Amino acid sequence: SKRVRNTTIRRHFIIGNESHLLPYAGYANPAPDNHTKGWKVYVRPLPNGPDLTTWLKKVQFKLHHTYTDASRTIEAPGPYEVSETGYGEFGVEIRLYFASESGEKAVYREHYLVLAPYGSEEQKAKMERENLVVAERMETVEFNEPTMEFFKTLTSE
Ligand code: SLL
Repeated sequence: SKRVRNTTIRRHFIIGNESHLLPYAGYANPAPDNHTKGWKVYVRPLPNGPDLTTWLKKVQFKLHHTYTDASRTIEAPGPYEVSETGYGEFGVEIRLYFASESGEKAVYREHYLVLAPYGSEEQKAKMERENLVVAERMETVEFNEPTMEFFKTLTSE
């Protein structure tokens, strides 16, 4: 397919996780032995941002090898998230797959799970009080000289 020259399209999104001390609504109860936390790792639109699923078609999350079926693949329409229980932190390997007309290869990101309260004493106290730890960052993907078809998809949002 023809490519749109001298053009780069960027898309922003959130990669992150949330974590709660168990027991917590929505997570296995009882959880397996030693599992003290319930957590979710996700790829999401920015707050009030447009839907990602027009251009992001599949997300693969690779968990620590201690998990059964460590490779979890979520297809559009998502939500692109994996919910689990566990005891330890580790790096989640994330692969982003784009619409087939894009001709783009999958893009790799890593997210290190944060399960324990962090930050200042005040921030930690708030996280403990609310039983909620959130660790997020904004990510960007760049599509350089996208195919004409993919360009239309990206700009039709
Ligand atoms: C370590 N970072 O190096 C830790 C490993 C293990 C994560 C974290 C439970 C998996 C399960 C779990 O939390 N695994 O029991 O299914 O030792």
